[in-house]
Amino acid sequence: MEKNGYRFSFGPWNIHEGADPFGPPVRPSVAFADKLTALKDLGFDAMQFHDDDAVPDLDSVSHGEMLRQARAMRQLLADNGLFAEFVAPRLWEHPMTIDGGYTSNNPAARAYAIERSKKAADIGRELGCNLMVLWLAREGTYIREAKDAVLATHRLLEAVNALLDYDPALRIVIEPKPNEPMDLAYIPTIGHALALGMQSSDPVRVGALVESAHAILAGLDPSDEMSFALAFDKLWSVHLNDQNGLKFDQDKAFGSVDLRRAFNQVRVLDENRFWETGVIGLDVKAMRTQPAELATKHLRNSLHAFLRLLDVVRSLDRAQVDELIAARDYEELDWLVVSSLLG
Ligand code: 3MF
Ligand code: MG
Repeated sequence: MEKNGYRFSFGPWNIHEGADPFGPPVRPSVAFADKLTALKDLGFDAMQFHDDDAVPDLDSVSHGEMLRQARAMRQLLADNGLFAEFVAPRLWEHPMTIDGGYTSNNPAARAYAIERSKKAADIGRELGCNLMVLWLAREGTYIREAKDAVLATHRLLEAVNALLDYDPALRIVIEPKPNEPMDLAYIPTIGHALALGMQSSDPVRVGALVESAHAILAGLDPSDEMSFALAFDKLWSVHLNDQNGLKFDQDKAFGSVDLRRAFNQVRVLDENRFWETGVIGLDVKAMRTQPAELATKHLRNSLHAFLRLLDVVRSLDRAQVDELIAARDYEELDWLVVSSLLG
């Protein structure tokens, strides 16, 4: 498979048991080693990590044991010709983070969230990757009156600064999402993420991750969200997937809902030479209906959709596109794109 210099990643949570809020798991758990094999077999290059994907039961292991397990993981990846793309602190499952981590009204919970994030930074260092993703899952509210949103913004900034200060090599990408699990999250778009980063103590070390579905849930076009970050050299990671309208976060296979929207994401990434600096991360879920032995096809489909769309992007006649733009003949340009996608 020709990947044209692109590298691809997914996270262990992308091979999952199929539980949803209304029903239990429908597939058995897959061991990490088998996920790693699937990652390789499917033609991927890197694994994405939550801190406790690399070090299970993170809250109950000693510091030394945590470092030891992270080093062993790095070796396992290297033995398989793979690497870690990022580490993300999982701040949404522990009882201390019920009301959020960095923005909790409880100082003990805020302290827990910072300490846990520092552990994620330590794990990243041992894994040989200095990129930390912050998905600010519970940093928001169910009712507006529950938190002071101005104070919450300052607390988010303090958390980012504390992490930048803790590890001078750390680079942070904020992964915005407008809702779910919260009714409203505090950093819902890339604009918010970049504004926060630019106010931080070391703006050159804070960027953004665009997830297609999250942008769509915010009513925005993912390729424009990517472009905004690209304009400031701040797009350091992506979570490609798809989303059928404004409902729960679906994490559908890339391109499975709106091929043209997917095409435009590939187009802006390729026009901005994303392959030189970034990894094409996927964040996709298999349908709950999918039998266990067939539950990696969403990953295959997403990677292949990206590469097929890349062919379409690169086969467009640039001179013709420029001519049509100059003539303001956007109907013809529209048809050029539609007919290219139809093949
Ligand atoms: C939620 C997400 C998250 C993040 C992950 C890495 C569980 O909608 O997208 O996936 O991507 O935590 O930051
Ligand atoms: Mg994601």
